[in-house]
Amino acid sequence: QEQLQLARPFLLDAQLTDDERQVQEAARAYCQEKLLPRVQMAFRNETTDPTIFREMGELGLLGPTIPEAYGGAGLNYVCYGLVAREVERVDSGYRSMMSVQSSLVMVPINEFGTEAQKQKYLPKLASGEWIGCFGLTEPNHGSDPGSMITRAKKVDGGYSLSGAKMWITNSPIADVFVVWAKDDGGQIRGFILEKGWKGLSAPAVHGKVGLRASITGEIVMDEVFVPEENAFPDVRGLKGPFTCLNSARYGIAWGALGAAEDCYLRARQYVMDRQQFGRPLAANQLIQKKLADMLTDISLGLQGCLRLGRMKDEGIAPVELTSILKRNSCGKALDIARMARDMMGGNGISDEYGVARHLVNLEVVNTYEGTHDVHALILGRAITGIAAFSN
Ligand code: TGC
Ligand code: FAD
Repeated sequence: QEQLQLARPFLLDAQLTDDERQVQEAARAYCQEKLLPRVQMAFRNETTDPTIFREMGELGLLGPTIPEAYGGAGLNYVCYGLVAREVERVDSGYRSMMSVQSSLVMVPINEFGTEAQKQKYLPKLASGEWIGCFGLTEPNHGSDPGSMITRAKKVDGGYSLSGAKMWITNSPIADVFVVWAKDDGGQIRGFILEKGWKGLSAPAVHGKVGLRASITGEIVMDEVFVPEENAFPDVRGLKGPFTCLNSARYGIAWGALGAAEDCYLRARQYVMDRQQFGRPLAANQLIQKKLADMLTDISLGLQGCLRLGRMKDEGIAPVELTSILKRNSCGKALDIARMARDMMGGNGISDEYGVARHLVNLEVVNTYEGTHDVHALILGRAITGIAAFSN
């Protein structure tokens, strides 16, 4: 009922096919029945449950757009977005676990991998038997990954990788590591590493105030030997990692609005129930304006995401549109989470009420996969032809 009320302005559900609605319903049922009951303690205790990958795998939520021949669900981008929205309605950390596996590990193997790589890795990643991570960011190179210093030195039969990646979702529990490094000619290349290889370690990062249900770590490589068969053969330059980011950023655009919807619905219920000055908080104009702003931004944002999904499915989406929507969804969701937290007063601070968790999660989501300002600069370059972030 609540969902209908939220979707009403643009009749979002009515714009989906029967198959898309079924995917949405299956994802929603799993997330509400299986993920929601676990999230408060997972967040409070900073614990990541690896069995979630297998549960998601069974439902086809890992690599939804990957062809069925490789274990994927062979769904369209709209379905992928709908799944991300449902998962992040519960927690951005769970969506991170899912979208790294799907977009940042399975997409590059599917797009750039050899037939042998696809057959070896994709089915086990799709089922959740193997967990994947994606190493682009380094301790000193975040927004500017083109300056990375991780090196892939050519050696007999393959490459020797040395360097460190930082802030890597899933890395401490990962079986498969997609890592980007510069070759002897200074060109960026992608490699698939496996847990247990000599010289490879992935210590966890502790003390995060957000995204605590999703484990984050480093990837430390000390002359790790990677056989030639584990290099992506043809892709060179930032186009490799950015192709993965185009898909993940699109999922985040939907997902952040899922978190915003949860904040809106919780705040709405709270102000209907809570009495101050002898009447519900919802009777106050200031409160109603906040609800109106929330509903406006969520409905406009979701409509934009659906349009981008359709354009991706048709193969006509310009990459800048992903920047517009990743940036808009994260910024607006963060504003909505802050408003919801404020409307719930002291209770809004407690992790029992859910919105403070979304708020600190969204601080991360607004930062990773290109910060809010970096996406403004990507758009600024597209608008003016002048790159403001480099010489
Ligand atoms: P630039 O000159 O823009 O581009 C270099 C080459 O890459 C190509 N390219 C793209 N290709 C495909 N899709 C895109 N969106 C692309 N954008 C650029 C471009 O055509 C060019 O190709 P070529 O053949 O001419 O060499 O490179 P730049 O160094 O000037 O880029 C600057 C900037 C700011 C745009 C870029 O570096 C950037 O986006 N920075 C943000 C970094 C980022 O997003 N990191 C994400 C790390 S992964 C992560 O956060 C995962 S968290 C996931 C989770 O837990 O859910
Ligand atoms: P910086 O690049 O140092 O930016 C700091 C500030 O400066 C930001 O506000 C930024 O907008 C601003 N800034 C930077 N350059 C400019 C400029 N030219 N002009 C104006 N302002 C500028 N990375 C991965 O590779 N894989 C992962 O799985 C992954 N998971 C993550 C999980 C978490 C929990 C977190 C926190 C991060 C994760 N990241 C991951 C890293 C993430 O992508 C980076 O944190 C992000 O790209 C920003 O880089 P940075 O932290 O180095 O910030």
